Amino acid sequence: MNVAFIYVERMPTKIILDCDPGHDDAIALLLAHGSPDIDLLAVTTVMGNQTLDKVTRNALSIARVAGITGIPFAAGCTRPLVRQIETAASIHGESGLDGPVLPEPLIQLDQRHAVDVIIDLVMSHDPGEITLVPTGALTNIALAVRKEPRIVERVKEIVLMGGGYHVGNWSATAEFNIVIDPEAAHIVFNEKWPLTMIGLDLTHQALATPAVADRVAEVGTAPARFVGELLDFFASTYKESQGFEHPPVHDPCAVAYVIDPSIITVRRAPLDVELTGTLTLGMTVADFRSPAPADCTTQVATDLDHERFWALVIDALERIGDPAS
Ligand code: PIR
Ligand code: CA
Repeated sequence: MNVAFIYVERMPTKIILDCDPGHDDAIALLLAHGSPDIDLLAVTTVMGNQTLDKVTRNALSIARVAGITGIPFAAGCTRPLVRQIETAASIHGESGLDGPVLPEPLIQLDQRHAVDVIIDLVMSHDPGEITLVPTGALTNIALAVRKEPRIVERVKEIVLMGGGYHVGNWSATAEFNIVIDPEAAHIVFNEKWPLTMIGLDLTHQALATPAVADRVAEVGTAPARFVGELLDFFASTYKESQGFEHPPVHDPCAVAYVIDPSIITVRRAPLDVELTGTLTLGMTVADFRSPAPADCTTQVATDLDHERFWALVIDALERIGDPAS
């Protein structure tokens, strides 16, 4: 009998990171860049933690720290679809990335709008190839799907950081990324693409404890020191303004789920975004009645393997090493 064993090497997942750096966005970007299981195609920015010009500059500075070159960085929306801009300076500081010294960017911004970069990439790849990873407000993604509805069938899935099914952080019921542009979130949550919500229920388990900070410091490289400084600042503002003993590092959880879904437990449930509630504007409502309908394409993250999550972050930092700057 002839048995052929075929070893298929796992292909890295192609992603577009749509972000508003942001301390945890910065760590998400380092994780995506340093992971062998991710092929980072582009970084797009959206206002949120700070104004668009600030978060975009931050993204370019992080690129220098991490040694990221050769992929487009494109700026997107300067304000939410309907509402006035609201930033999170109380958490991320005046620059949006306070703490470390931010080096002068070496790479140039792509001249296209982020929405067009997202559409161009998704439409020029095969269906099912690209995963969108939004870690800020969903403004760019909502505009992209309105401008080019065919992206819905072409993206592999959306894995986003935002929302929460039992807790908020910007109001009692709403999370920042969703509530600053609830109309955009409503558009994205109501399209029929596979969508995984990595919300506060999950990310509040991704705490940067002192033990985590020690492991980051042990890596001993410039990017690891940068992460250490980010965590120090994030820890202090999270303690002051939200009463957290250790800061939750939200955005890398979405990237980690793409790298290795087995470290996050998920549950299928219909999801929607509240647009009219007075106490619940921007709340992400999960319908946990079972069984979930057969046509349900959404799921929520419930439990994190803390140890394996931080191991991925440390591994990425080790692989990044000390890029020449
Ligand atoms: C974090 C954020 C906004 C407000 C607070 N309090 C904390 C940013 C993070 O970058 C993350 O993407 C999301 N928004 C968490 O709400
Ligand atoms: Ca963010």
